[in-house]
Amino acid sequence: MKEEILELRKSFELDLRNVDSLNTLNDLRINYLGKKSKIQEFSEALRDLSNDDKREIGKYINDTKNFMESSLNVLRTNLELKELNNKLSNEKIDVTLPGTKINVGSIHPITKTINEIEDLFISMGYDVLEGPEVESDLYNFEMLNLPKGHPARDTQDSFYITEEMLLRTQTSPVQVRTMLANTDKTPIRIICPGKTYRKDNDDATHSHQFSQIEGLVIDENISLAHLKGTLEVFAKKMFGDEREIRFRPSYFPFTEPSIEVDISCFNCGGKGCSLCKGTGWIEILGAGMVHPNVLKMSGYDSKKYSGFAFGMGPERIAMLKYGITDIRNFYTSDLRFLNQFDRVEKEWYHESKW
Ligand code: 2U9
Repeated sequence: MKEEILELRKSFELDLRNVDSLNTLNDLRINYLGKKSKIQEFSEALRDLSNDDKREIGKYINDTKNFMESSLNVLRTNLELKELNNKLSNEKIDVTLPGTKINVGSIHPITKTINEIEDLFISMGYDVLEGPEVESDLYNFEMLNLPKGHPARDTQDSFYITEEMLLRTQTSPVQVRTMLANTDKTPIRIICPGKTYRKDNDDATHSHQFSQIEGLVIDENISLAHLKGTLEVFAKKMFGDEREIRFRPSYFPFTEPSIEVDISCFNCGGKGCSLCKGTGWIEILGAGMVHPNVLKMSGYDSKKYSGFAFGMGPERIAMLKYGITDIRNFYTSDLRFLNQFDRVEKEWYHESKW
């Protein structure tokens, strides 16, 4: 039996030399040391031997088993190390390679302008409120002193969904809703930005969909002086500290008196240039004192309360600020136009050396 065990050991040594992976190593372990292995058979055959032989052959079997086990363990450690090294070199990352350029988007110029105006009014204590774009004729027109058949409705032709529902032509219904909801008559100081719609033919200065920001302040003893002070701060923060403002009389059905507001031209400083068409002044918004009819319809005593309101088009503000001559640029998603407004992101991109 000793001879056979020696043969087994020799064949193990030969087979061991051919092992080149952890898988074949495992197969070898099962073959030579598993339950159905030859060494197991030898161990079982011991019981038929004399006590002396049992001791001698038994020790020989154990020595062989130990030899095979320790050989397999040494080889396993080597193979594991080899596999780890292979993995490390195959999956090596070259950190000196240039990175993949990621195209980052940028804030749309209209959103940028609205954000800037919002921040400015928030700093003066205003709340920012939004409302539905599909509105009732009641909130969009009637409550704003524009009854059916009023001639000023002609300038705000809209997209009607039914006789009574339409796409809002102004953000004013948001202010109406706010006044109606304010049953405690606490002071109101809000701006309402959002999309508005009018049935206009699109050209360089008109669009059937555009945005608006309207403001409303209501309290006791609010006067035109408060409106003037507020709009002066707005003009200076938006267009530069040297700006002056001027009021011209105007007409809106929802305000009385109504005014149009100009700022001194930021291009020529008021001397006259092509931007201000030689006048030295540029119109930026409309405003006025809230019409008593509007106050009454929304549940306010017009003898006790007064307020001012204003409205502006962020598109017009952005066109003036950035020198854009065609409003359609804002809506056609042409990257050659939009990329001009991503300077902040680009600077950040270069600084962080992506
Ligand atoms: C309520 C009462 C009064 C909002 C106002 C204007 C003047 C105005 C235009 C600016 C350019 C519209 O986008 S635009 O075409 N708006 O001139 N808007 S006063 O007056 C209100 C609003 C709500 C309850």
